[in-house]
Amino acid sequence: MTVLGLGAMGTALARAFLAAGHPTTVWNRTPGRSPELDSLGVTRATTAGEAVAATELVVVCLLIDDTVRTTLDGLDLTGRTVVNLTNSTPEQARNTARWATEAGARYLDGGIMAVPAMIGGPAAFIFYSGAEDAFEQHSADLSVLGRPAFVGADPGLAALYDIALLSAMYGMFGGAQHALALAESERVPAVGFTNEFLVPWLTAMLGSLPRMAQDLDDGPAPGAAGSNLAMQSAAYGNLIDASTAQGVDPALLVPMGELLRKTVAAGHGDADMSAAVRMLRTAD
Ligand code: FVH
Repeated sequence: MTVLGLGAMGTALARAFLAAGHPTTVWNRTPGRSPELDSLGVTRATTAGEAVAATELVVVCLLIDDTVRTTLDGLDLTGRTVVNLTNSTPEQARNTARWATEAGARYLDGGIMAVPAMIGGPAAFIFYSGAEDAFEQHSADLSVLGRPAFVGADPGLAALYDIALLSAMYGMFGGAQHALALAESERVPAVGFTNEFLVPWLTAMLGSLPRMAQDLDDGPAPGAAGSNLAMQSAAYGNLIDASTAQGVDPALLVPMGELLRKTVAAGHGDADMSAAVRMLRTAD
């Protein structure tokens, strides 16, 4: 295996390959990063070209998409499978796929659903899309990083899934951060509030997502779930008002209130949360 990029994530990827017994060559722009890999038997290449020449499977994990192209530019990628695990947009992934394929490589784009400490563990999974034959050939090797999930031949799809899940995560963190700021405004200790109430509440609310998804796929199920949008929109103003009165910036809450208001104004006051999903679409 070759791993380009020894940031926190690239280092975790290299460590997982080494732990699984794969001879692993690494390159990093700044030499000497992650010295702990040396005692695990890693081979250090002095140039990206040397690292790419070392193995057929080349995993790239750099900070941003632009640097993938500049790092690989001019290198001979003939016969290589490039697995790009750098965070990217679907459009960036499609462009990089086109470019890498023209340079002679098979290309897989990936979206890592794990933090570095999770790599190689049971909760880590990684989206892949692009060259399906390359995925089939390498999925067993890639599975040492996290459960591989191939989501389609369009190289942009892994980035789409990745960004969708990151969006959900940031929405959840934003809500939790706001809740903690409210608690702190009355000196409620964060640990007790979080463990006793915040986590159980969010966990219970997660249970409503499959029904929302079912409504989106099949149309709303007969019989409201008991929390229609007109009711939710009427109560939402209190979240903004209470936050402001407590000295907590309501900025993270305001867009959801606006979405509920728009959805009700469009005639979906009796509907459940799935109706608001469609209001987010700005293009078909
Ligand atoms: N860490 C995480 O929690 C997340 C989990 C999900 C996936 N992301 C994405 O993974 C990519 C790498 O993230 P990272 O955590 O490894 O990031 P850093 O520790 O900051 O390391 C960045 C590496 O990128 C190299 N690099 C930066 N600029 C260039 C450049 N112009 N040319 C070549 N390499 C470059 C940097 O090298 P150096 O600064 O040591 O020389 C590091 O190796 C990222 O897309 C996340 O969104 C991580």
